[in-house]
Amino acid sequence: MKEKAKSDGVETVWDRFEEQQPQCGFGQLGLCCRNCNMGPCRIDPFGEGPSKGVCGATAGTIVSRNLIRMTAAGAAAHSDHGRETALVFKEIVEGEVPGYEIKDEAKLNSIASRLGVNTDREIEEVAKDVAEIALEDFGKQDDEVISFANAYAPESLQQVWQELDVAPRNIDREVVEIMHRTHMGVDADPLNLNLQGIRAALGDGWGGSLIGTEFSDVMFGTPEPVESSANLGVLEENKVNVITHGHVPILSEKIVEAAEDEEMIELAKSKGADGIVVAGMCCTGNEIIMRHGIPTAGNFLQQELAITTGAVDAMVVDYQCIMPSLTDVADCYHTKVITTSEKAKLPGAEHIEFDPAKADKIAKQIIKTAIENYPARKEEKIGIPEEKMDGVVGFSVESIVDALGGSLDPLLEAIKEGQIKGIAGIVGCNNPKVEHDEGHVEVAKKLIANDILVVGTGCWSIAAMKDGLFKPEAAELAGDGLQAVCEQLEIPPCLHMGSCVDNTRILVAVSAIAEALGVEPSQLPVAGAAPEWMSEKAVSIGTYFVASGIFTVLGTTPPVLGSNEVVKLLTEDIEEVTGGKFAVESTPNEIADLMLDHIASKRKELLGERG
Ligand code: BF8
Ligand code: SF4
Repeated sequence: MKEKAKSDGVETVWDRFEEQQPQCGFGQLGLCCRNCNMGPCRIDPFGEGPSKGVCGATAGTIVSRNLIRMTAAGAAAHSDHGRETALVFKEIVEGEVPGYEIKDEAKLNSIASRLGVNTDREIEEVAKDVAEIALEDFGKQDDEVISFANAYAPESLQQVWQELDVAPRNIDREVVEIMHRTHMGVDADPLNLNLQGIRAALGDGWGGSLIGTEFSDVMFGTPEPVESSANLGVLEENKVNVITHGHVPILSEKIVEAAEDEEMIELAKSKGADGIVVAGMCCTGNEIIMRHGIPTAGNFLQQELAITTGAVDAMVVDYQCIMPSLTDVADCYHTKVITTSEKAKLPGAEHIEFDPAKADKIAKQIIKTAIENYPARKEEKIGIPEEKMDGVVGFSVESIVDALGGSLDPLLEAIKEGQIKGIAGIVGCNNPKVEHDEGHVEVAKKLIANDILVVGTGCWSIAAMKDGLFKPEAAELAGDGLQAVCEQLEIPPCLHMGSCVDNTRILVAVSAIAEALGVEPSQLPVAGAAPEWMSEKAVSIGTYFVASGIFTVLGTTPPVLGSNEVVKLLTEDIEEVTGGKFAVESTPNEIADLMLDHIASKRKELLGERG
């Protein structure tokens, strides 16, 4: 597809990455500051030029401020998505969004029970209270930990947060406080700054993202195993192809429904098409593949390539991870890029604003726009690659427990007996700094070969699926122990747990395992990796995992090397307090090795000789 792009005269992310070389060294090290207009300032990493900004800020201050601003942006993105979900949920109860409903009452009741809400009532009453508690977590003004974190995080973890004074008090407030503290002349202490970064990240993982996942399950169903397929080959030449790209299922769910509407299918046929294909991309794709088996066209680095097939009649986007280049690529073909959120408009795109109150009508309007664009295809430019891969997805915590026969015990037993040596979470993006999908796939393969059960989310999931790792037969690539477990349970060795907000499913699973064993999450043979991360959301995710006791390996270097103090804090000192820490390795092999070593040492500590 990259070659097709070249011959069609399309510029891609890889071309622009080349053009950016060499990238700014100060930026890479995190050493430039433009937080006020006495600057911009930069610190000389070689100690020959300036060692302080105009205001006197040191490398440690500048690196920390820059890093936690990334965390703030990531936490804000996730949590704003969570808020939107909670607001639609509240409107269901108020009868304002006829297109949405409470689909999974059992899930709502389980959330309510955790929150201490009386479930012995009409479901609407329960829903009202749960919605209220969630929205309060975004706006309350006291200093108590947010209700969702309090209800979901293990007691021992919460104690650590209290001791460090990093328990999130309000999801939005922690983000705002980062912006305040990093304003010129406020917080200059690297440790203090990074603690606030942790607090905001915890507000994301145990707050905003968690609310996003839980309420999406209630409204659209908790995922269960379902077969589907992934890669650009899911597009079909003779059908209207609609790609839904971005993050919120509130939109993509409705697009899926509208495309199944008889009236729309007839309209498509009247234009000469055989039907309508909806395919996902990035995390909103993960949402609909997890719940309905809707195929996924690709992950982050494939968004431009999808349009390059010449067969995408509309690319419908909401927000996050949408490259502004899409409209330039679309100009070379007939594709309509349709923006739907007032928060995310692209110059050159058609804007059809989505409103949950009129969801069905607007979704149909979007599908209709795609259908009407079908006859505009340029035949000579169509080229859909054949590649697509099948697999089983849909592993929520609930469905994993079901697959295990109703409790975690068989998994715990397999871990104790050593059939499964440990669990790894692989998450995150693509990044043109590394070969597309290579880190994701190779790390996963090495881990399963060593009897590590792999779970993951986001663009990792799509990479793993394209490589066949979600097929039950992929168990053949696993070590003998893991292979036997997979065959017995009829599951693949790598489990798709959802979109990036659904990393909270991993937090919940790890907490449940720790509680069942009566230990802290940090004592478990568990490790995480983000081999190809690029987004600020990934910074927040990595931070909340580390602050929840999980050893996390990054495959691309965050902009912190300008300060030894910050590097030491994140890769060494933090372990003493939270039990988790960061590491950075560039090759998949080394990333997997670090994870394997960590898991082996935790097994030994936990199980003694049996480890
Ligand atoms: O939230 S993994 S490139 S799509 S940021 Fe984006 Fe990264 Fe993909 Fe989803 Ni997550
Ligand atoms: Fe320079 Fe300090 Fe202003 Fe940053 S805050 S731009 S280091 S003077």
